[in-house]
Amino acid sequence: MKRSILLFVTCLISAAAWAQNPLVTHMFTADPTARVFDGKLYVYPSHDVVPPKGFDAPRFCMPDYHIFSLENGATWKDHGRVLDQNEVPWGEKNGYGMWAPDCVKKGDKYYYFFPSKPKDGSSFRRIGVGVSDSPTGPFKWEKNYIKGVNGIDPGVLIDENDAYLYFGGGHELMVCKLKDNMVEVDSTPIKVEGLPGGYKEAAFPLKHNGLYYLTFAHVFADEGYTIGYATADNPFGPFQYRGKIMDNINTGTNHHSIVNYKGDWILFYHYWDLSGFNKLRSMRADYMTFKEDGTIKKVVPTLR
Ligand code: FUB
Repeated sequence: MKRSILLFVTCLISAAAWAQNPLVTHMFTADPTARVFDGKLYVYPSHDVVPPKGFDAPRFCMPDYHIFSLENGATWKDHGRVLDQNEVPWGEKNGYGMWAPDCVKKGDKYYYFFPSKPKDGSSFRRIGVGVSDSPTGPFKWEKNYIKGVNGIDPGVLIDENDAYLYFGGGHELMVCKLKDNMVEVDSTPIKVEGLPGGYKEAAFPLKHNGLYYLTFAHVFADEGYTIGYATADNPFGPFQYRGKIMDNINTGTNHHSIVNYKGDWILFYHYWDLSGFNKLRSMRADYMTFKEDGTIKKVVPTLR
């Protein structure tokens, strides 16, 4: 994998630290998956671009992935392009379809999951994986996509020694267990039951106080995109819908993740701050609260 020039572009952050929204201003960033590895905060977003001239843009124009880390509690470091669309061994060339990724740590390895269209011309996306010794890569990309899986928005839950992959948009969320090698399914994907009728995409799983949480984008005709959550006593469900984490802020998408960083819960999500256009998005973050009873207090975004 060829790495592009390292960009040490940072954005100035308020004294309160890292959460000056939007988080970075030198490029568009969407679908932010935040992760804390060994006490350090990383974000794995996707990347919206203005469609190249003459290019008949699809719904989103997304050519590659960058990785960001929080430095000194104050600045976001851009580690540069970690994967370009034309470097995906099994992927469609110049498809601009690199949608929401995820990255997890298992053992001492980092696994980067991403959706892309395969070069066989099929209309649905597949999910690929890269493996690295470092959270910022370089990743060694698997030669093929994960067999048996098709869909978007991979979200991975590491639960003790087990890993579960959630994926899928368009009203159906699937889950399967991954093998120890993290690049193959260990069980046939099944549909996650119990989600509300408006389930759309962007599933982000987490475990808190022994309870399994699935957080996701859901769209109701009268409300548009909202972020909601459901809980279960095991990773396969069935889940029980518990309510909303964020109301609609946008006539486009919202896509989020949740981390605990230095004792605070933080919700990462996106909006179109820099562009005013819902296909050129920017990642943001705001604090989130789990109540004593395990429910989540709705987050009010700090929109200016
Ligand atoms: O960014 C492309 C797609 O839009 C994502 O995969 C969805 O979750 C939505 O944010």
